[in-house]
Amino acid sequence: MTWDLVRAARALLEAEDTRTDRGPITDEWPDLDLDTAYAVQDETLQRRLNRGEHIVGIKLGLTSRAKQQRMGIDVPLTAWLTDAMLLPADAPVPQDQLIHPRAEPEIVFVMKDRLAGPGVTAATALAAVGSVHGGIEVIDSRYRDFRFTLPDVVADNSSSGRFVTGPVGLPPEKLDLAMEACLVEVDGQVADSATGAAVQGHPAEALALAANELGRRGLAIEPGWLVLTGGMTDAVPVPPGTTVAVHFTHLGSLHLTGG
Ligand code: OOG
Ligand code: MG
Repeated sequence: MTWDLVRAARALLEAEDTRTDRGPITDEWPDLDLDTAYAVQDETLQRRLNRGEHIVGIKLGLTSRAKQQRMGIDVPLTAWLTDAMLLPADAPVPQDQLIHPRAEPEIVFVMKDRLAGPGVTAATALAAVGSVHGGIEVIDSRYRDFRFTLPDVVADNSSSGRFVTGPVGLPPEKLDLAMEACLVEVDGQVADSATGAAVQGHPAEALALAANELGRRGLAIEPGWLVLTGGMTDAVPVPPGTTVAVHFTHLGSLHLTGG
């Protein structure tokens, strides 16, 4: 059977729904290019919407050097967030629904205005932000051992799993986001740290990048949407029994347990 975008979208959603990791799609479909991979991503979104999920925003992936080095890919990407990916504060990682979850600290924007590329700069992007929050993304690649190429991970909705946002929301003008730091603790031990500058020099640069990427595809970032700007540090595994804490300078602390 030959590959096409519908087959790829089905295969990735089935891997997710059955918690079965798989080899990279590009092993079987080496011609999968970036544009087709985004079309696969959009097809998986359509299938999520058809089963009753709603878009709540977007995420960026691979925006920091730490993430790019770990994954061996230095091109940032965007993906979709739906309400089914929202993890309530204090809820444990739903291990029975995920394959091999990893947690990463992120700076999250809640949009007040519509943002449509091309030509969006960090300054215009930040002016469209209503509030800034700390967050933890729980990524969960459908690919075995998180091994993938750029088209693979784009098709796989950038390893989307779950995400949590913190209770503290500040207007962007109250923060120096390049200097906003996060400290990641695993079971009470410091595991990693970074500042917002790790994310494309400034998280607003990541937001601008997302607006321009969506603009290229005729889409826009809508008011009320959440934007996860990308892991500031490498992700840490969250197996059952693990507790991850993320402490931000001004955006509060979040705690996540592996259940
Ligand atoms: C890709 C997902 C990347 C981020 O914040 O960089 C991502 C992966 O690491 O599996 O969510
Ligand atoms: Mg992420």
